[in-house]
Amino acid sequence: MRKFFDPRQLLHAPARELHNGGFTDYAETPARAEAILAAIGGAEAPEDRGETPILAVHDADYVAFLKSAAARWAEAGRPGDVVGYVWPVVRRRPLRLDRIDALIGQYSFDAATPITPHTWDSAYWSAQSALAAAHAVLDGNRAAFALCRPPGHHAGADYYGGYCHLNAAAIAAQAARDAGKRRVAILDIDYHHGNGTQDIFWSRGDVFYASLHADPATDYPFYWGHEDEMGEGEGHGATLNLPLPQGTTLDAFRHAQARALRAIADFGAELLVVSFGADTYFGDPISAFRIETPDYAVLAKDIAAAGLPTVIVMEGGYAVDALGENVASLLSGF
Ligand code: SP5
Ligand code: ZN
Repeated sequence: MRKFFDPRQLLHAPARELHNGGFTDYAETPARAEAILAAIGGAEAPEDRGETPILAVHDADYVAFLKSAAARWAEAGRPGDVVGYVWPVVRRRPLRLDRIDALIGQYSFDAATPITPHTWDSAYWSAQSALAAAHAVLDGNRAAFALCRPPGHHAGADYYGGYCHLNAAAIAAQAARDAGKRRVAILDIDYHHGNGTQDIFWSRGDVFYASLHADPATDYPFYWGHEDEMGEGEGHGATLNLPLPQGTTLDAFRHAQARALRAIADFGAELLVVSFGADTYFGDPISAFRIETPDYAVLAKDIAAAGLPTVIVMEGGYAVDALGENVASLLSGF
């Protein structure tokens, strides 16, 4: 299987994140990508397809903000990483949007996703890796893997959060649409609900979004991922949320995934994007499912049996010592 990663994806390395009222070490580290690379035997560097496929998903003003945030922060005399502290309630707009703190609030949804001077570069190349995998599949490969780091599924068209800045899975899905695939499905099996992906395709009937995740009643991102969220307008019925309780093991996860795959088949998808998070692993430090290393191969075989050309995009997974083996297990199932 072809695999893609660019070394510039390692540059983004925030020092701290806000967690339970204090600052702790940032969980989404460059070491994650290094562990995966070591276990899968390396990866090809992606081509540079430019900003056009990114701007097919993300708003231009948001992209301009991401590129300039670290410089604006430094100009304001702030040390360290860019971190917000005030958010607009119910999308209230401030009179002036030139204050860095107001911009952060406008373009993000949490306080746990710092921006550094390298964030744009890393997110850009993470998106390019997803595009390279999408084009490998569009060119006839049965499946391809994008080692997307930083991850993407929490990022919306005009917001970042949840360690995510550019939505690699959405960018890959949109690229497939633009290359002529009429119906595309995204299967999100990260521990967390992919609120950004859901929002991006919420009103669209051409991209199906199915997610298995920890119940937002107990887990981040709380405000999205409930069962009754099904999309709207032309997108009504093209969003499927399957929340699962903490403690979920392979059997229940596999059962829910089968339900998602049936819905994707009924939808008539011509290409599948898998948002893969290994934070469902029983040893994950920030999550509470109980999937074990060999289980990922079982889940992957079920996905492969759907028979769709498949782009696998990396999302979360924070048990760094087991992360490489978990990803290798998943890829072995294809
Ligand atoms: C892509 C993805 O898996 N994003 C997950 C974002 C979850 N952030 C909220 C959970 C906060 C946990 N903080 C852990 C701090 C460890 N030092
Ligand atoms: Zn996650």
